[in-house]
Amino acid sequence: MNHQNEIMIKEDTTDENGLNTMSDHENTKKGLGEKWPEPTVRVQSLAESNLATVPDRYIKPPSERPDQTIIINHQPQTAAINIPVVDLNSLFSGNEDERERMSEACREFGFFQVINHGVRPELMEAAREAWRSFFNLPVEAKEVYSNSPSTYEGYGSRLGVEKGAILDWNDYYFLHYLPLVLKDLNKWPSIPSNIREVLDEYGEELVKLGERLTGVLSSNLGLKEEQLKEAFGGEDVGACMRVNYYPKCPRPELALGLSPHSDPGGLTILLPDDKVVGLQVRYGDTWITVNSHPHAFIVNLGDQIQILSNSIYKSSEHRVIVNSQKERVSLAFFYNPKSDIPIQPLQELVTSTNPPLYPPMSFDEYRLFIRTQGPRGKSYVESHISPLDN
Ligand SMILES: O=C(O)CCC(=O)C(=O)O
Repeated sequence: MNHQNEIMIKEDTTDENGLNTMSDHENTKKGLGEKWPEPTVRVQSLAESNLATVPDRYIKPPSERPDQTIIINHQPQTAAINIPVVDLNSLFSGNEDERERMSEACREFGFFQVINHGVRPELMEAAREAWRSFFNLPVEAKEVYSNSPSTYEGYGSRLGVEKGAILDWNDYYFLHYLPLVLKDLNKWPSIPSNIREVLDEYGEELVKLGERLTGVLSSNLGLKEEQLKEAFGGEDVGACMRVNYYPKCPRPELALGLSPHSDPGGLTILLPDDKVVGLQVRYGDTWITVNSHPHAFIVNLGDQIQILSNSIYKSSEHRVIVNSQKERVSLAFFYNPKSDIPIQPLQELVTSTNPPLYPPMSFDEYRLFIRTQGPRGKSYVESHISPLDN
C-alpha cells in the first residue's frame, strides 16, 4: 500500500454518502495552519543575491534533474512533437477536424493549445504585463501579501508543508475568482494601479472560456454538452489562479521551476510567457518542451476530469524548467468543480467492462494532498483508484 492510500485510510472522515466531511479546523490540525514549517525564503531574493550555485534545498536528486531526463523540442528549430493547436472558432463553426484534433489531444497528451478562443490578445498581454510589474516590485512591497498554508491565497514561495522538503525555484501568487464568496479583492495586489481591474476582466473571460471548453470535452465524451459543467456544480463552479514567477537560476540543470505534477482540479488554462519556454509535458519516458503558438492558451486536463471520465481522459504530468538568462512569468487559471460536492465517475461512462475506478471524494478533500505534500507526479490520482475495484 502506498503512502497516499495510507493517509486516506487512517483519516477516513467520509459520511454515509461517501463524501468527506473534514472541517477547516481539521485541515488546520493536518498542518495547513497559519505558519509554514520553515521561514519563507523568496526565490527572487536568492536570484538577486548573485549566488554562484543554488542552495541545497533547491537541488533535486540526480534522477529528477532536468539534465538527467530525455527532453524533446528543447531547441524550437528541432521541434519533433508539439502539443496540438486547436482553432476554437473553427471548431464552433462546425469544423469536425478541429473537434477531432482536440479529442485526440485529450487522449494522447491531456494537453492542447487553443487559438481564436475569444479572449482579446490585448487583455492577455495586459494581464501578463500587470503581473510582470508586480513581480518586479521590490520583495518588501510584495511581503504584505504573504500567504499561509491555510488557504494559499497571496504571495507564496512553496507548495506543501513538509519540513525539509526540496523546494522549487519559483515564487507565485494565488487568488480566487469563484465562488464569489471567496473572491476578496483585498487579497489581490493593488500595484500596478490597473492590476485589479485587468484581473477582474481576465477572470470573467477565462471563466467563459472554461465553460466553452468543458462543453466541448463533454460532447467529445459522448455526453450532453452541459453534463460535465453540471457535474462540476453547474453555476457554482470554482475558479482560481496561480501566477508563477521563475527567477533566473544560476544552476538550472540542478533545479526545477515546478516539480512534476498533474493539476488536481478540472481544467487549467495557462497563459505562458511569450518570450521564454519552460513548460514540459511528460510523454512516455520523455519530456516535451512546449513551444506555444502566439496568443494561444495552453489547456490541460486535471485529475477531476480523469475521475469524472473514469479515466477515458487522463490528466497529464508536467513540470517547468528554469534557465540562467531570463526570468519567466506564467498565469495558470484553474476551472474547478464546486469544492464540496462528491466527484466520481459519471454513470454514462461506467459499464460492466469499465467499472467505476474512483470512489466519491470532494475537490476540497482531494486538493489537501497537494496542499500538504506539494507536487508529486501523478501519485494522488493514482492512489485514489478504488481498492475494491482493482
Ligand atoms: O509555468 C508553467 O508553464 C506551468 C505552470 C503550472 O504547471 C502550474 O501552475 O500548475
